[in-house]
Amino acid sequence: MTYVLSLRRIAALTAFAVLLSSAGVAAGHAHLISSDPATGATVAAPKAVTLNFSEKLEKKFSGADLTKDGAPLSSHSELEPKGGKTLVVSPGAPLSAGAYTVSWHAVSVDGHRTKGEVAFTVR
Ligand SMILES: [Cu+2]
Repeated sequence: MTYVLSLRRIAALTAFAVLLSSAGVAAGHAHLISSDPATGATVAAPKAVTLNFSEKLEKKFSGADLTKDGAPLSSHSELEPKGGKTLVVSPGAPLSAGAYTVSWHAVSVDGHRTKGEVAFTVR
Protein backbone atom coordinates (compact mmCIF):
# COMPACT_ATOMS: atom_id res chain seq x y z
CA MET A 1 0.00 0.00 0.00
CA THR A 2 2.72 2.40 1.00
CA TYR A 3 4.62 1.38 -2.10
CA VAL A 4 1.62 2.12 -4.34
CA LEU A 5 1.09 5.49 -2.68
CA SER A 6 4.70 6.50 -3.13
CA LEU A 7 4.58 5.51 -6.81
CA ARG A 8 1.49 7.63 -7.24
CA ARG A 9 3.19 10.48 -5.47
CA ILE A 10 6.20 10.18 -7.76
CA ALA A 11 3.89 10.15 -10.79
CA ALA A 12 2.09 13.23 -9.52
CA LEU A 13 5.35 15.05 -8.83
CA THR A 14 6.68 14.14 -12.26
CA ALA A 15 3.50 15.40 -13.92
CA PHE A 16 3.79 18.62 -11.92
CA ALA A 17 7.43 19.07 -12.94
CA VAL A 18 6.55 18.54 -16.61
CA LEU A 19 3.71 21.04 -16.27
CA LEU A 20 6.06 23.60 -14.71
CA SER A 21 8.76 23.20 -17.32
CA SER A 22 6.35 23.38 -20.24
CA ALA A 23 4.73 26.46 -18.70
CA GLY A 24 8.20 27.98 -18.46
CA VAL A 25 8.78 27.45 -22.16
CA ALA A 26 5.36 28.77 -23.13
CA ALA A 27 5.70 31.81 -20.88
CA GLY A 28 8.83 33.00 -22.68
CA HIS A 29 10.38 35.56 -20.40
CA ALA A 30 12.51 38.12 -22.16
CA HIS A 31 16.10 37.16 -21.48
CA LEU A 32 19.06 39.17 -22.68
CA ILE A 33 20.71 37.11 -25.41
CA SER A 34 23.49 39.50 -26.35
CA SER A 35 24.50 43.11 -26.27
CA ASP A 36 26.75 45.47 -28.19
CA PRO A 37 29.08 46.31 -26.49
CA ALA A 38 29.12 42.92 -24.78
CA THR A 39 29.37 42.86 -21.01
CA GLY A 40 33.00 43.06 -19.90
CA ALA A 41 34.14 44.49 -23.23
CA THR A 42 36.53 47.41 -23.65
CA VAL A 43 35.59 49.38 -26.73
CA ALA A 44 35.92 52.67 -28.56
CA ALA A 45 33.01 54.95 -27.63
CA PRO A 46 29.84 53.42 -29.10
CA LYS A 47 27.10 55.69 -30.44
CA ALA A 48 24.51 53.46 -28.79
CA VAL A 49 24.22 50.30 -26.73
CA THR A 50 22.14 47.57 -28.32
CA LEU A 51 20.41 44.94 -26.17
CA ASN A 52 19.01 41.85 -27.90
CA PHE A 53 16.29 39.91 -26.11
CA SER A 54 14.82 36.46 -26.56
CA GLU A 55 11.23 37.70 -26.75
CA LYS A 56 9.25 40.67 -27.91
CA LEU A 57 9.13 43.44 -25.34
CA GLU A 58 6.34 45.68 -24.15
CA LYS A 59 7.42 49.11 -25.30
CA LYS A 60 5.84 51.00 -22.41
CA PHE A 61 7.45 48.92 -19.69
CA SER A 62 10.89 48.23 -21.09
CA GLY A 63 13.87 50.53 -20.94
CA ALA A 64 17.33 51.13 -19.61
CA ASP A 65 19.40 53.60 -17.62
CA LEU A 66 23.03 54.44 -18.22
CA THR A 67 25.56 55.24 -15.53
CA LYS A 68 29.25 56.12 -15.67
CA ASP A 69 31.32 55.19 -12.62
CA GLY A 70 28.00 54.89 -10.76
CA ALA A 71 26.74 58.37 -11.71
CA PRO A 72 23.58 58.57 -13.83
CA LEU A 73 23.91 59.89 -17.37
CA SER A 74 21.24 61.22 -19.63
CA SER A 75 20.22 58.62 -22.16
CA HIS A 76 17.29 57.57 -24.24
CA SER A 77 16.16 54.00 -24.75
CA GLU A 78 13.98 52.93 -27.60
CA LEU A 79 12.57 49.63 -28.76
CA GLU A 80 13.40 48.84 -32.37
CA PRO A 81 10.02 48.57 -34.06
CA LYS A 82 11.19 45.80 -36.38
CA GLY A 83 10.95 42.56 -34.44
CA GLY A 84 10.40 44.32 -31.12
CA LYS A 85 13.16 42.38 -29.41
CA THR A 86 15.95 44.96 -29.51
CA LEU A 87 16.36 47.84 -27.14
CA VAL A 88 18.67 50.64 -28.28
CA VAL A 89 20.11 52.88 -25.57
CA SER A 90 21.45 56.17 -26.91
CA PRO A 91 23.54 58.38 -24.64
CA GLY A 92 22.62 62.06 -24.54
CA ALA A 93 26.26 63.00 -25.22
CA PRO A 94 29.27 61.17 -26.69
CA LEU A 95 30.81 58.74 -24.21
CA SER A 96 34.21 59.61 -22.80
CA ALA A 97 36.66 57.05 -21.45
CA GLY A 98 35.40 55.27 -18.35
CA ALA A 99 33.37 52.42 -16.90
CA TYR A 100 29.72 52.27 -17.92
CA THR A 101 26.75 50.24 -16.78
CA VAL A 102 23.46 49.84 -18.57
CA SER A 103 20.72 48.73 -16.18
CA TRP A 104 17.86 47.35 -18.22
CA HIS A 105 14.35 46.30 -17.32
CA ALA A 106 12.07 44.47 -19.66
CA VAL A 107 8.52 43.21 -19.74
CA SER A 108 7.87 40.57 -22.34
CA VAL A 109 4.57 40.45 -24.18
CA ASP A 110 3.43 37.72 -21.76
CA GLY A 111 3.71 40.30 -18.97
CA HIS A 112 6.71 38.86 -17.16
CA ARG A 113 9.40 41.17 -15.89
CA THR A 114 13.15 40.64 -16.16
CA LYS A 115 16.07 42.92 -15.46
CA GLY A 116 19.83 42.95 -15.58
CA GLU A 117 22.98 44.89 -16.24
CA VAL A 118 25.56 45.20 -18.96
CA ALA A 119 28.89 46.69 -17.89
CA PHE A 120 31.54 47.79 -20.36
CA THR A 121 34.51 50.11 -20.57
CA VAL A 122 35.17 52.88 -23.06
CA ARG A 123 38.87 53.28 -23.72
CU1 LIG B 1 7.30 34.89 -19.14
